[in-house]
Amino acid sequence: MTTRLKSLGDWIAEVAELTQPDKIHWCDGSEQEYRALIDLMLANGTLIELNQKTYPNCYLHRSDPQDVARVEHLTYVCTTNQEDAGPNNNWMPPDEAKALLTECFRGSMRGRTMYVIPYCMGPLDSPYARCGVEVTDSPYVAANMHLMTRMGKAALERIERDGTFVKGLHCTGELDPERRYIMHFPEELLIMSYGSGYGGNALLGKKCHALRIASWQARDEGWLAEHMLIVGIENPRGETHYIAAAFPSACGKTNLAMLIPPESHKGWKVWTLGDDIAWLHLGEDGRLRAINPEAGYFGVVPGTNRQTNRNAFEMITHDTIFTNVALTADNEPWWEEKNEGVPVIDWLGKPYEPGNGPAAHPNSRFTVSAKQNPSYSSLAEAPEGVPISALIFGGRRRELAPLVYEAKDWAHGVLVGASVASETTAAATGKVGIVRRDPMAMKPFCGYNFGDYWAHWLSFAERSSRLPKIFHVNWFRRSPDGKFLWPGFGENLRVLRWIIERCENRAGAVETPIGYLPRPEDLDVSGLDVSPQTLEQLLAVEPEQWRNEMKDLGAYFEQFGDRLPKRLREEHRRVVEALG
Ligand code: O2Y
Ligand code: MN
Repeated sequence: MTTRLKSLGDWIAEVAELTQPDKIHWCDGSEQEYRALIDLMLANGTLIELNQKTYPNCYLHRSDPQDVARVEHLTYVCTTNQEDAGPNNNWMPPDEAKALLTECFRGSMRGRTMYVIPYCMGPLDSPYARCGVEVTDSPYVAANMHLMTRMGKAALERIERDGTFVKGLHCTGELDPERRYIMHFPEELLIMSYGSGYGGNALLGKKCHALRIASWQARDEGWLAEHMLIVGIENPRGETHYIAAAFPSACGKTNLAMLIPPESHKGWKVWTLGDDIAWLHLGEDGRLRAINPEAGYFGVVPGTNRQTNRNAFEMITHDTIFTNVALTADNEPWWEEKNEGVPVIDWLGKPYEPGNGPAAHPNSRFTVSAKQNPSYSSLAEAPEGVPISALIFGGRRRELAPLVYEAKDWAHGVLVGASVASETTAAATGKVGIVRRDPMAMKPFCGYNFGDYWAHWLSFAERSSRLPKIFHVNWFRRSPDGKFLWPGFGENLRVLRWIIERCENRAGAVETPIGYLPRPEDLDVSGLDVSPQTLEQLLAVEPEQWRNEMKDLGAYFEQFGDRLPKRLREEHRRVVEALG
């Protein structure tokens, strides 16, 4: 397989000339090809076969112990003008970045096979989908891209029709953490990633393309590329509302996307469209429509069990690639809070010693096709996407943010999104438990200046009068003695119900300086172990804490200087004044 698209053929020739692979393999996306990749990796030790009786077609990959997560400090947006990347991104002049990386890539695929992976982000026949080509020397990346994207022959045909594609060049390199770079050149729709074979650093269709490059394209073309799950909530009358929700990494997006209604909610169904990324376009009717650009999940494994996420737990019992989990004596994958089995080998491949830390790496992952999800929505492949009733922002906050509140209008909703902050977890490298500002959950992923990004968000109000309502949720509020106040998981449906009923103008609320909150009687907590006092704590708005929060937010905004939209400044001032 080669291509009739000259720009693609020329680029592949140029990359081959630079990297000097022994062989070039154009991925066709077939099942035989996937099988051959797996067999190759089993033969060379990149993959370990798991128990094929209990976990058919499941494999374990152990990444380099120094290469287990995204590396934000080594991730750059290289625009001609530094201001365009903004203070929210690491920046390097494009020429300098390319010179640095060209030397890394020179001869880097000698003795290896170069895989050319044409892929499509979004349903192949969707006008909202966009394509890319990833070139990599990693069969692990090729196999993961097979599960995560629509890749191969059909994607190549679309690329040849479109005549345009995002270029993604990846090489595993020496896996030296000091020589690892994830570079984006949005002006040229180019990604260069060197020195990591893991997840978001290497599967270039995901964070690099579908968020960083796509957010730039989206601004130019008038749409939004967001770090959001997409779900359909069907009520017992068979009516479905679609919701897109943004949470910082590791706040349980995959669990919410696959929520199983609790016993108390007979007749309710939750349908998954996506667990991580949403592309949002204005439809002809002025409503926001969402597609999931991805075709699979790269989910965190620890914490997944029959209670927290039965759909995911079942989905990953077959045809799954696990990365950095532990093993039982029966050669089954094991992770913390699996609640069954006993680990004997840790994620490093060493005999498990409880004193040495967790058996599975906290950022260990499953890669699986979305079609395996029992709650996969029948509209997940719809080329026109689904109409969005509500947008939700959320964070992991032990105090301050109430369980749920509604923004007063679109501009206020943009402020609410811009104010998202969350306690850090193990998904990104760095310290755990620190509150970090993560506007729209896009801090690691927005491919341009946040000031311009908020202006782009605000501009939607001028283009449509049928935009979704915007909400904020916090499942993680705690009591003064450190206990979670809200049961979370399936019970979050009760909060989603209030949100949907607000969209239908059927639910009550009280107006506060930060937005509309449910009164205790507006939320259905029947049958839950949530006392009236607890509910009061969950819905409390502490003016003093909020005044401090707004002060901190104002200081955060200052770094964006005159790129901060005037409208956002005004919205901020309005809330400050309302707080008194
Ligand atoms: O650490 C990585 O490379 C994966 S991070 C990730 C994976 C799937 C979905 N979201 C994320 C994230 O960090 O937001
Ligand atoms: Mn994510």
